Order: sequence, then C-alpha cells, then structure tokens
Amino acid sequence: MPKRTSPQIPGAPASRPPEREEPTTPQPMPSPKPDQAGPARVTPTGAPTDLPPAAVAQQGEFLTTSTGARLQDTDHSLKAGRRGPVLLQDHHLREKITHFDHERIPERVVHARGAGAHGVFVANGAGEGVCRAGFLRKGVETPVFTRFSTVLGSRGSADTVRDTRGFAVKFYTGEGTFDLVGNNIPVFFIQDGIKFPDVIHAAKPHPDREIPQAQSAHDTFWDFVSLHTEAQAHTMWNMSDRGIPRSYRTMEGFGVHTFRLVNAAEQTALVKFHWKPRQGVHSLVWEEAQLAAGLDPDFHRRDLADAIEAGAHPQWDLGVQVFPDTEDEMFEGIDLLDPTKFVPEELAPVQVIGTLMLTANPSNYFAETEQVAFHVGNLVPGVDVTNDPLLQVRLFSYIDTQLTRLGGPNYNQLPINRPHAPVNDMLRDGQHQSAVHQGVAPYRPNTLDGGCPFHAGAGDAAFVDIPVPVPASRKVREVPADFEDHFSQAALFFHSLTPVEQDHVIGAYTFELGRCWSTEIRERQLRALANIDTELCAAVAKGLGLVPPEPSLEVARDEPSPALSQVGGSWPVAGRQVALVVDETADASIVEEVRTTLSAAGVVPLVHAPSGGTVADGTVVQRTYATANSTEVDAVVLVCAAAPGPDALPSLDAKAGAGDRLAVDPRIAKMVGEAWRHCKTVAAVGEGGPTLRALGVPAEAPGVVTGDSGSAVAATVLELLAEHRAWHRFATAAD
Ligand code: HDE
Repeated sequence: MPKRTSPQIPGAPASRPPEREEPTTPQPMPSPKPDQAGPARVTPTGAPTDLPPAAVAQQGEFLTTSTGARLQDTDHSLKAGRRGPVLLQDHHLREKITHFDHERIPERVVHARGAGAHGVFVANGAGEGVCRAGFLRKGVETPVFTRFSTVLGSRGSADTVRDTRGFAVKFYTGEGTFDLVGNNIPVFFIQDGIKFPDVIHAAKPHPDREIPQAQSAHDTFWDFVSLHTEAQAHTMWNMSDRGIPRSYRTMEGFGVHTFRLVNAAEQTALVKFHWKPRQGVHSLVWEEAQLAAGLDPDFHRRDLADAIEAGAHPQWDLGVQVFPDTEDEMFEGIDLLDPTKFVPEELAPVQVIGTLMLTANPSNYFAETEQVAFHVGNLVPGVDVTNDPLLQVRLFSYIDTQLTRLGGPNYNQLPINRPHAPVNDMLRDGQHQSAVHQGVAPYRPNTLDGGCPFHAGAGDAAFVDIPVPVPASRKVREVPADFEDHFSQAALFFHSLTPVEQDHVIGAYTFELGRCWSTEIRERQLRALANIDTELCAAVAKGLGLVPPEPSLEVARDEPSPALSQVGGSWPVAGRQVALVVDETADASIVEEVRTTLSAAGVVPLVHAPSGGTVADGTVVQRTYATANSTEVDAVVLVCAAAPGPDALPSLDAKAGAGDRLAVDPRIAKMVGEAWRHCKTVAAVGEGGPTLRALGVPAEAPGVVTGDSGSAVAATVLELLAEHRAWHRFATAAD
C-alpha cells in the first residue's frame, strides 16, 4: 500500500510554521504564501514605484480617467440630446466634479499661511559633545524641509502682517525624522498648553463678523493679553520690529522650549535651540509692511522663492545654549521650564552646531508645503523633551490635528512626510493606507512572523526616554511660583533695544490699541505697560490721549542684552533687489555700469522705465512706472530725470492742481518718497541728481548717494545695503 499523505488543509496562518518558543533573534520575514499576491508594484498612476514622486504624477500623452481609461472628450457633459438634460450616467463628469469638490483640505488651525523650501543641514561636529544624534556628527549632511508661516491669518492672508512667524524644520535623519517646530520669537504667550485655545480664539478674527484678518490690532486680542499678563513678554516682541520681518530669510528662529540632550557617555544637558540667519536679522518698517500687504500679499513667499531661484540660497546657523541639567532646571534665576522666558545670549552664548541651507523650491505647493505634517514628538536618539507644560501639551496636539487635516492616520506615508530612515512599525490599515504590509503578525510577541519586528537593543541606536527622576508630587493644577513673574522679561527686551527700535515699539502699541474699540481695554493694557516701563507707557498713553497709570508692581530690572537689537553690523546683500529708474534720455553706459556692479554682488537690479520693452540702448525693462512698488526693493537708483510718463494720469494731476508743472513722474516721486521715509538707500547718478533735489531728498543725509560715476555710486549703494537701513535717518523721540 502506498503511504497516504495528509491533504493540504487551507488556512495555514503563514508560509512557514511558527516555532514553539518565542524567537530570541530577528528572523527574516516569511514570504507570502504561494496563493497570495499583492498589488502590482506600480504607483497610483501606473508608473514603476522606484521613480521619484514628480515623475509619476502624469503618465502618457492622452487624457485619462483616474483609473487610466483614455478619454475622447472632457469638454462636454453627456446629455440626452444637444439641448437635453445631463445624464446621471456620465461617470467621467461625476468623477471630475467630485474630485474637484474635494480638492481642499482643512487649513491649519494656526500657521495656515506658509511657504516652504527644501534644503540640507550640515553638522560641524560641535554638537557631538552634548548630543549623540547621528545627524549632529561632524560632516553629516541631512536633507530637510522647512516651512515658515504666520500664525493668525487664513491660507490666503497677507504675508507682512504684524504677527509671530513659524519656523519649522523637518530633518530627515538616518535615525528617524526630527522636527524642530519653532517660532521667530523665543518666548511664547502662555506657559501651559491648556491656554492655547484661549489665546488663539482671542487673536483670531472676531467670531461674529470674522474681522480683522491675520492681525492682533483688535479688541479680543488686547482684552485677553491685558488680563492674562503672562502674554506680555511675547506681545512686547510682537510689537517690536520682530513682528514684521523683512523676509523669512532675515528671521531668527527659536525652539522656544528647553530640550534635554544626551551624549554618548549618557550625560545630559538642557538646551535651547537657535537659528541665526547668515543674512542678518532685518525687519520691515510698519508703513512698508502695510503697503506690501496690499500691493503684494505674497511678499514673503515670493521673496523666498525668488531668492532660491536666483541662487541666493538662504542660510542659518543652528546653535544651542547649553545649561547644566540641574535638579531645579533653572539658569541664572531663569526657570528653563517657563516658555515665556528666554536666556540672554550674554549669559549663555549660542554655540553653533551646524548650518542649514535652503536650496530648492517645492515643485507642488499642495503636495509639499500644505501636506507637510510637523510634530514636536518626532524626536531622534539623543534628543528628548522636558516637562515644560507648553511642550507637554504640544506633544499631544500635533498628531491629533493631522487626523482632521490630512484625513486619517497614515499621513506619514505622504511623500513629503515619509521618513528617510527605514520604518518597521506595527501600525496598520486606516484611511489612505498606501503600503501593502507583509506578514500576519503585526503584534508583539509573536512567533508567526518570526518574532519580528524586534526591539532595538542598547547597541542598536534606539531612542531612549531619558530616565529623569520625577520628584515626589501631588496632582495639582498649579504652576511654580517663579512663573508668576510676567513683566521682567518684557522690560528686559524693551531696555535692550536702541532708541529707534524702542520708538517702533511705541508706535506699534499706539497703533494696535488705537484700533481697539474699547477705551477700557486700552486702559487695562496701559496698566500692564506701566509695570514694564513708565516712559513706554506714557508715550503710548499720549498717542491714545489717555492718562498713563502708575505701576502696580516693582519689576526687577535686568542687565540689557545688546544681542537683541538688529541695528548695527553688516550683512551679505545677495538676493536683494534695487530699483533702477531709467528712461530714453538716460546715459546707456551709466546704466550698464550700475547694473554690472550690482549684479556682480548678487543684487538684482530691476529696471524701471516709463513703459515696457527696452530702453537706453536695449536694456530690458522689468517694471513700468505704473507697476513700480517701493516695497519690493531695498534701494532706488535714479539714472534719469524721470519726467512724467505718457500714462501719468494728467487729468487727475490737473485736478489736484499739479497739471503740467509736474517735473517728476508721480509714481516715481511716490516710490522715492516711500524709500526715503522707510530709511532705504536712495541714490542718483547724473541727471538723477536734480530730480532727487526736486523731490526734497537732501544729498548729504545718511543713506543718500549721488555722483557721476555709475560704478562708484553702485559700490556705495552696496555698502549701505549691507547695513539693511539708513538707521540714522529715523527720527526718534529723543531728537
Ligand atoms: Fe503650534 N500648532 N501649538 N506652536 N505650531 C500647530 O499643528 C499647538 C506652539 C508652531 O508649518 C498645529 O500641524 C498647541 C508653540 C508652528 O506646519 C497645531 C500649542 C510654538 C506650527 C498646533 C502650540 C508653535 C504650528 C496647526 C500649545 C513655537 C506650524 C497645524 C500647547 C515653539 C507648523 C499643525 C507647519 C502648528 C498646536 C504652541 C509653533 C494646531 C496646542 C509654543 C511653527 O497642532
């Protein structure tokens, strides 16, 4: 009798039988069973999966449905006769319209308005002593994606509003993704994350009329911050020039919270992260910011994209302030767990540990800048969080918000969010699952998948929660006593500014409170200002026509921190734009000299002429007098008399009484006037000299250059551009 074999009974859980005992070493994953096959290895558009995302977006020459059937006509819906009703049967119509109806995802609750760029971070090795993260090893290059943003406005709001800016960097490191999700201001409005909905509800537009958009100059904001005085330090930074950056490229960035790092020897340190722009810190002036918001709401977005396209790749040094990891988590009397406090650089210098360079613009805004999902809990071995109560709440919020915004739990599979380190999680299924996982045992412990995935051991570069002792405690809803100091750091910041910058702060408070409807709220905010600085309070009160109150507290006066001022210093000029005003009467050789000298320094000379085309021996015109806009340039150079162009609205001028007595085109007069008021460099060569005088610009004033040599004038313009503004032209209260 032949020996009888058992029939193969279907239902074996895996292609190989499990071991009886739990495996103690990682095993290769079992292959799928012979009866199993996964989807073909093609992308959703039918391309091989190993192509870069951009190469797989569209395939072939012909228009197709989303499932690849070629279409003959997408311009007419399927109707019952030429004049008949549209048929429900038209599956192409329904697919096209339905997809369109769902093109938008919810915008971010905060930071909805943003601009992103790709780049690379190169470590200089100075961080190795405090942190064992691989991306901080000397010479390691890590790809990054950076997103800058405003906080308050909706997705379509203006860039140059007075607001805090987000500065979020995703490092795609070999040990997992590290997100440093910071701001351009080192302190925050609140100490405990539970207050975040309150501050944001107060700062967002009023809920009844949904105005004003993207700004804090309104009653609900000042109502909140004048009552919740821990917000006063952050508000002071907002009212300073930091609230209106000139460019994303000229902003500092701060991790805000204190983080805990651990090095290879298991030693821990507390640190605060800083981004220092190599372009220097530089801001708009308020009138300029307001003009730009109207003339070019995309001001910062365009500036970033243009600079990168022009090859002026912006750079920031990443630095750390390092503090001993003491039991009280204090440094020089400053509580490192209080996110409304910063540590002056003079007390703890910023040590540079690497440099970020932004090198490429996104190729698709939605796929990259909109879908990028940051999370403060994206940490790598060597970097850990502290008990800062604001940071602790953020650890919850960022995953939670993506579930609504990106429609499910698999957003880390989106191309912009995908880690560059291998991922072997046991997270499964869910909306928009695009992976086809293998194996049958996404659980631990298991034997069916050979016990995989395995825990990483001590030598396998695993993430370790630093075992910080937690002191004996009670469950309370309280803060440490030193969190009660709400004013000393607002005062420290104010006292660290130069008189020009202090004047800007006074102007900003006066403007913002002046836009409030309620006198009671203005008076309450003045009470807070009185505790910060009586002269500041008196100046703002004067502008508002109110009586300055007496301080209610005696606030400690700390040593000023000169590092906080942005006046002084000299910075690279590459990527800056200069208006070159030219007409047919201009001397072509002077025009050429100015252009060559500016371009050689990486500065973009924008030729302005009465009409488009070419001018002065073939120079191509970039802006007509009608499209001239002072806010897009950092200097104006007149190379001609700028007589009124043919479209200078003579009838209107006549009505205004100017008529044909007008010597200078009104658009150019406006541009020069604004550049003068905003303390930008104003220059004239040859025929431009008398024009400057006619416009009332004194040739001997700081930041004004005149001469007959195009190259000499342009060279001086470059020197002045490096100082950012002609600071001495700002009149101060002291003058
Ligand atoms: Fe955020 N924050 N935040 N935040 N935040 C978001 O996350 C939140 C805080 C910051 O370009 C949201 O993905 C809470 C501090 C930046 O995509 C949301 C609290 C700092 C960005 C959220 C804070 C930030 C966000 C909205 C109090 C500076 C934009 C969409 C506990 C250190 C990132 C999203 C980007 C975004 C919540 C406090 C910076 C709603 C609850 C402090 C730069 O999850």
